Amino acid sequence: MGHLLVTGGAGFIGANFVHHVLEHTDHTVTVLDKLTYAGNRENLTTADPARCDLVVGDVADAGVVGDLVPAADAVVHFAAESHNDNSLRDPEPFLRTNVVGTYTLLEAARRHGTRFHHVSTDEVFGDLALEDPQRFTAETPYRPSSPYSATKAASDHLVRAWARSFGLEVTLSNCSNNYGPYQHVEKFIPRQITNVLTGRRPKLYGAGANVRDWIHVADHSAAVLRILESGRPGRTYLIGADGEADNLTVLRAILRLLGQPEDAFDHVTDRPGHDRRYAIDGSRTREELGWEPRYTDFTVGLADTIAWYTEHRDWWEPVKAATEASYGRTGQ
Ligand code: NAD
Ligand code: TDX
Repeated sequence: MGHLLVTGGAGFIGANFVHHVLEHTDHTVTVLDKLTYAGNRENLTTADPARCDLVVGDVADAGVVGDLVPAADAVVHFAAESHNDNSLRDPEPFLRTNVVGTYTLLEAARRHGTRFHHVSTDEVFGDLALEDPQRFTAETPYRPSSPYSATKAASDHLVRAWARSFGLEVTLSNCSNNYGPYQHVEKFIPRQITNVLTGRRPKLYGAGANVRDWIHVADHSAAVLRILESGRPGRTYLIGADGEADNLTVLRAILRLLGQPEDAFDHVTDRPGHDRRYAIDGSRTREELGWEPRYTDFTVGLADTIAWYTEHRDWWEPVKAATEASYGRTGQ
């Protein structure tokens, strides 16, 4: 494979993926990242500069993308506006980055015949009822609920259209909820950990019955690399680790691990249109690629994540107060 262009590589999952690639392969990497509020160059400071460089730029900028794609053997596309709550406050950046940005990359990849891996989410399938025995498969119809998931669904459709209409060599992956190091404190798990660490009370939307299917980011990174190495062109791979848990249960586990009483949190205004449950059936991916998650005990992954946030206060403290102030404006 050789040289990878990793978009969004200064964000949570992208940075974890870059470190995984540098550790487990001989590839070199160029990261293209706009360094929005969610991107942080510090996420890459431990990456070997001889094998990894960062270009600060926008995936929707055809000039920048046109300069970088020709040198790459493959594009791995993580860059996105990724937070549902933000997409409810202001959808515009989601349209620009997730839809126009993906289109811009696809056009450059088409011109140069570059292999393209698109990183997407299980949220494109909408939600399941809590009691529904079904889980999402690659055949589940698209039914996105939020501006975020609608723009990710649009980007998935663009990728498939470029494969069918123009013969672009693509793979796609739809993964469940990630947790682990470098996740922005706007997201559920790091928000609650850092609330406790700063003496704030954790905030649970509604009753906390909504279910998410948690996977450690290290397992997601390993699966994406496996798809790049041996995924079949045109295929969609669902990535999950059988990690379903409702939000109340996850919050109680965080409180317990941090030595707090299990009721030391506030119920706050629910998210409008809040998806009830996500659940991935990743069996086909496992069988085809021989990939298995290594974090099979959620409590172990959660304890590691709590340790990381406890040891890296300098990484998240500068943005914590502003993130909470922004939530405060919507009663969350
Ligand atoms: P994140 O918000 O932490 O990081 C996104 C990164 O993209 C940031 O570094 C940001 O600066 C960069 N970026 C944003 N707009 C850009 C633009 N226009 N041009 C260049 N760079 C830009 O997101 P994340 O949680 O790491 O998610 C990464 C990808 O994985 C996204 O495509 C997301 O949809 C997908 N995904 C996330 C999850 C999850 O649980 N977080 C689950 C499944 C799939
Ligand atoms: O303070 C909170 N309290 C709370 O109860 C926050 C921030 C969230 N929640 C709830 C909402 C969700 O049910 O926790 C659950 C998880 O919320 P998020 O971390 O915002 O994730 P989610 O909306 O499920 O989307 C995530 O997984 C799929 C990522 O942000 C997406 O990028 C990914 O596609």
